[in-house]
Amino acid sequence: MSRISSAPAQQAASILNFIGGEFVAAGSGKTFENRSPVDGCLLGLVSEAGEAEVDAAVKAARAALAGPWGALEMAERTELLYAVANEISRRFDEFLQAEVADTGKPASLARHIDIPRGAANFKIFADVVKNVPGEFFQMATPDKKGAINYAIRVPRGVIAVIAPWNLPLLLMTWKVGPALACGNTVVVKPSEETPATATLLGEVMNAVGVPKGVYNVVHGFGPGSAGELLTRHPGIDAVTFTGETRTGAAIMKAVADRVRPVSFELGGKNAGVVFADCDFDAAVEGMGRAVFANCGQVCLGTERVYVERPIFDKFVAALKAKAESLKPGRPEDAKTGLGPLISQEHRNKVLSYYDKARDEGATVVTGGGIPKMEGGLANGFWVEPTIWTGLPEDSAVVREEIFGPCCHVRPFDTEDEAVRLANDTQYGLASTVWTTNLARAHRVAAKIEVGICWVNCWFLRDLRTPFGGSKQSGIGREGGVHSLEFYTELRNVCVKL
Ligand code: NAD
Ligand code: 6OD
Repeated sequence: MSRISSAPAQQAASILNFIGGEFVAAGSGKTFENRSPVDGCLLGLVSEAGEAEVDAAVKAARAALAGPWGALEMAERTELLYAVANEISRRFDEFLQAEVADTGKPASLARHIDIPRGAANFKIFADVVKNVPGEFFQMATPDKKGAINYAIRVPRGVIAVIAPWNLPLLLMTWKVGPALACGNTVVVKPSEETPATATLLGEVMNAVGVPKGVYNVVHGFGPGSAGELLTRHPGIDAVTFTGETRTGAAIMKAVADRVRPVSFELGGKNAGVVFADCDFDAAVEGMGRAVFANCGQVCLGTERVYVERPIFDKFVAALKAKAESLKPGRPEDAKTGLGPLISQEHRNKVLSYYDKARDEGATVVTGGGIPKMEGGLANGFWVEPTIWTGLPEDSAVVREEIFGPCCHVRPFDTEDEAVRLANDTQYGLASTVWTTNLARAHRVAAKIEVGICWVNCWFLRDLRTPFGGSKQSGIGREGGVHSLEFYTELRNVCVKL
């Protein structure tokens, strides 16, 4: 990754690893830079965990499992998780500041989504584990005395949580919440781009009395660094990961020798399907959010938009107006509608698709470049929100995940054609469908091959429902009781009476 550096040895890291309840610098003294995507300024140095720190974190997690954490009753455990949620809410502004500094996203977005969900992810799974139905059977036996056969759920053990940078606290706690609720301990490897909120959560864990070693954080990169060291560590019982599909493939290989289970939320190339009978304004508003929110850095976002021909031109014009209304700016400015991309490296990737679209013959409806920013902001990683039309379905821009504020819009003529186009991808994470025809809504939702299909909305769901991706967008489902399938094992007990 681009932000690694050999910082002078005398400069101390401001962001430390959190191991066994202590904030610790790596013994090697290695650090890497954490820079603001808004203006490129140095936010601090992060201590890069090596083999010794990863090993210590896994051992601390194992010890907590065998010790104080494993000894807690479920009610005591869930009380601690409610306390974690409350403490995140109490320190809301600190989490907000940290998340916004790392990501550059508009503070209004983080205030409404990232931080509240960081707290909710602990509450919801504390609720869920208290209400899990069990299995119990009375059996007849030849001696007529009978038997009772039932299943209990036990924690899997030490869970490695590998998280991405786009919704750092939300996506990390979406894994840590259920893992802890089910009685596991965790070692988290946050993205190298966004180390702050995972570290702050360590303070919260200590403050509310979560036993030391239950929650550990190691900082670093993927291959050859903390990420790979963690997934290859023999003390890990399972890996839960959110990130790119090809990283998921590397992690699968890393755990294959030890046959460890994985839960993956991976990439997408999500389709939005807009029928002519939709509520037009709601569809434009919803698709605008699905394409441009978080500067397009949402795995559930839409990069392929299919619009029924009678409203195609009108829809493209309205989406263009929406794109052009989004003003880039500082996160704390209430007028800011669009943040920067996360890094220079990611901006290079997104801009390479802006170039490819032109090379492939796209009509650039709006955007396609870098906005002119004033003063320090000129050093940030900004791109223009961008809309293309006129590309064939086999072009790179239509097939590959870009993860930027951009989409290709194409007309369709029939419902069958819309479903076929939406499904013509190796991914299967999410889709959004806009129609006022109820029968059509149900029909199309059932046919689109994705983990979640939204109708007349986007990014809305009850956290008790299953979440995950089909095809190359993931393995497994998390959310509500579905998380228990991954974070616990069922043990069968049969008692002869
Ligand atoms: P990434 O795969 O590059 O990195 C994610 C995490 O994995 C980081 O912490 C990184 O350091 C670590 N990592 C990288 N290589 C590793 C390796 N070989 N072994 C162990 N760890 C490794 O993803 P990203 O760039 O942080 O996030 C963007 C991607 O994540 C996009 O593809 C997006 O679609 C996907 N994503 C998916 C979901 C979902 O719910 N399906 C959610 C958010 C993001
Ligand atoms: O809302 C969630 O729980 C979730 N996993 C969202 C994923 C967003 C991807 O960027």
